[in-house]
Amino acid sequence: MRFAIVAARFNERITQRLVAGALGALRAARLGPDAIEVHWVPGSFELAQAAGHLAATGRFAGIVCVGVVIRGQTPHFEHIAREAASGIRQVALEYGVPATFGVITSLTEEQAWARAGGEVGNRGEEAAEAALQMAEWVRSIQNGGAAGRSPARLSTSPAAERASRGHVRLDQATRGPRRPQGPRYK
Ligand code: DLZ
Repeated sequence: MRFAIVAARFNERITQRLVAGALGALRAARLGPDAIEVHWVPGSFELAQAAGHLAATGRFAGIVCVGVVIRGQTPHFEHIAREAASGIRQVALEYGVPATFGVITSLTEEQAWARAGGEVGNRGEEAAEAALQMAEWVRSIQNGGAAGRSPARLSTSPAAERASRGHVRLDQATRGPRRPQGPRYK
């Protein structure tokens, strides 16, 4: 699986730590250098647009967005933070590609450092781990798996019971033959 990291240059010294955290998590999942791309954009406002272009290529199993928005520095704080969050979510929903939110929104620079590999963790690393988990989950669903369903829930569905007896796969039992897979809207 191939992953992209999109990083906002604004507050770049702190964002570098988020990129390092994200790279660490992806490498820990045994992804090689060829499977990871890092793309820089001017600020967090541009994260979603870049993520959308990357998602549209269909080349990525997950996209990790990282940036730092500090309230004390900008009267635009709410706008930038909100647009980044809702834009990234929109990309994930529109393309079906996990796009995760590793953007620090803090009151002070000190709080931002604490969340970029300091005492409060690393938001980049966490966002990469979320992207890995979601990518794995999406893949299991696309392969007709039932990951995430509890045994209790499976047993309540007649279709799932038919599938569990081996007569048909669960996706066929519920929706008929599988459709071609890929991003939902291209
Ligand atoms: C302009 C701006 C400001 C004031 N503050 C931040 C910030 O705290 N974090 C961040 O990532 N970006 C900031 N930006 C840049 C905007 O995200 C964007 O790049 C510009 O408004 C151009 O669209």
